[in-house]
Amino acid sequence: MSFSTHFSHAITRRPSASITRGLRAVDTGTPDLALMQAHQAAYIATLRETGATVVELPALDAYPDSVFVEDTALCLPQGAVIMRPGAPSRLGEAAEMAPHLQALYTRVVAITGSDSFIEGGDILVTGREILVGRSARTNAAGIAELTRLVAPWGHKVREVLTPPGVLHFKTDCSLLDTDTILSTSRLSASGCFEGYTVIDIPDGEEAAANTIRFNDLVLMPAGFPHTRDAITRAGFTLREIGNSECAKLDGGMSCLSLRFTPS
Ligand code: CIR
Repeated sequence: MSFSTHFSHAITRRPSASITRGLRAVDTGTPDLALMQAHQAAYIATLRETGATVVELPALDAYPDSVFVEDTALCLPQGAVIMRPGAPSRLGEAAEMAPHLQALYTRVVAITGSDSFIEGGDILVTGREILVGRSARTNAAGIAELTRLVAPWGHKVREVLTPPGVLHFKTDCSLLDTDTILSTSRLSASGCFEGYTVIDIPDGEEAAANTIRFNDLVLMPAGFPHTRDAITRAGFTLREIGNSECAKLDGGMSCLSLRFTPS
């Protein structure tokens, strides 16, 4: 069992009514709060089914995107790192998360440089290394600061590129086990996953790339049968979770939780 696939805890946050003002690259319609709440309830029940403790934080009306807690922190076995989101409307979400991680972890540090920006969605922890995609939300200064903070904990950071026009690195990939990565072909073609086994997302199902491995389950967005079959054929146990409302805001399975085993 690896710290990158097996976790005792997750933190989620309830979506607020302000979710209708959440950031999106392309407007494909207003998210329906009640349906998003129902999808989130199924997501949390699935995390709990694996035996994990799931903390549900209250909605934050001031932050329309705050349901996407993943972007506020990086959780490692040795401690947590509070991020500095590159979206101005999301910067304050990180400070809202800090006390909840301080309550569970002995060591909590933070990205503090005024020029440093980094969001959790750009970070893939594989167990061998930490891949961080430079993107419109994550810059070189943010990656350099993260590299310095986690080096004493024994972690190596490798800077990679989030494909142009893609929100986060993990919009296009996810870890299925310590050797296996599910990826869009536009991302894997960059060669950034050399040394890993890559399962390529079938063409036309790119929106299924953001899944999570959580203990013995893989949670994936519902509605992508070819990807579902590819993951099942590779031997993983799957749960499909409705994601239509989060998808309108470019969100997927990983964005909805912080996953960790506190120390
Ligand atoms: C945003 O643009 O920041 C949100 N609407 C979506 C964030 C998704 N988070 C993630 O992929 N980790």
